[in-house]
Amino acid sequence: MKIKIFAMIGFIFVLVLASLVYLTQMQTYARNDNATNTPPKLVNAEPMEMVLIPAGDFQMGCDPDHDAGYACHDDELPLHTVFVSEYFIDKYEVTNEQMAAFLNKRNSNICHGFDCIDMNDPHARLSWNGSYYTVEDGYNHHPVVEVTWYGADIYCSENGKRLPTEAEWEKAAHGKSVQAYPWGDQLPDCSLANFYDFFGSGEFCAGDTKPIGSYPKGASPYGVEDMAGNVWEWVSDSYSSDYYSVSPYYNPHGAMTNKFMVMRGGSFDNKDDTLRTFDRNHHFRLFSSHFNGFRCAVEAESDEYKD
Ligand SMILES: [Ca+2]
Ligand SMILES: [Ca+2]
Repeated sequence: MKIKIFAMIGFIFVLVLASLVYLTQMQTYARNDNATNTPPKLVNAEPMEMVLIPAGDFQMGCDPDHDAGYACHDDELPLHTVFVSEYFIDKYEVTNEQMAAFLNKRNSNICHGFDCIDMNDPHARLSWNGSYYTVEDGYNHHPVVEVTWYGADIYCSENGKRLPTEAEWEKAAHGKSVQAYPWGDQLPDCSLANFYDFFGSGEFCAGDTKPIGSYPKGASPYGVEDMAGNVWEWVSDSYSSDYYSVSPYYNPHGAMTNKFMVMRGGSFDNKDDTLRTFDRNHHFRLFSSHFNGFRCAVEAESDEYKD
């Protein structure tokens, strides 16, 4: 009898041990699978035309002392401290030429099962000539427009990058402390950004997109350009109007609503207030317009606190 019990206990012990070994193996495989799906980390190499934003705290949201005279909107409050790890962000918006190269490389305008770009819209500067995607004359270096969130997301991931989070976008736009615009608190004019100067001259600066990098005077404290105006930019976060009251301190990734995605920075077609570095817009993922584009970001080497 005793021998039978010992045999039984021994059998159960071996079974449990085997299960543990099996589960550990599976977890290792799962981790490896995930590892192949994440963009490559860039170690000590500055990617072309990207800007390194150091790890550390910054103030996110609207500061009434730096609101450019527009009262803070509810969804920009409360002003709160956020930590973001070190990352690279594109210095410029993604251009028509870059988007055409992406579509030609994959020979498809389908992203996540939907249009990457709304080419049925006459405002799209890209078209299919029967053999490949082409850019309208003169628009190669203008930011791509009519991009869906799906198109922006796949473009970044297939280039080894990803969309910036809303927090990353905002830190790159105004630096550690809040200023109303990338260049400071001074109201915009047509030497600083491409926008609708309704409250100044009463006119559009260009009434259309301008080539990327046309406003170096309007660069952010980190040297990132066109964060105010030219085109609105998709980020990776879902939108929620009260997210700032529940946002985590460490690398926030947005609300779990998944209904609307956040868009930032205003456009050539918008007034001063939408150009504020903390202004928040949102649209369905399939939304596409003559005034919306994007830029990408990517992880840098470490989480170290550097500043
Ligand atoms: Ca922009
Ligand atoms: Ca459209």
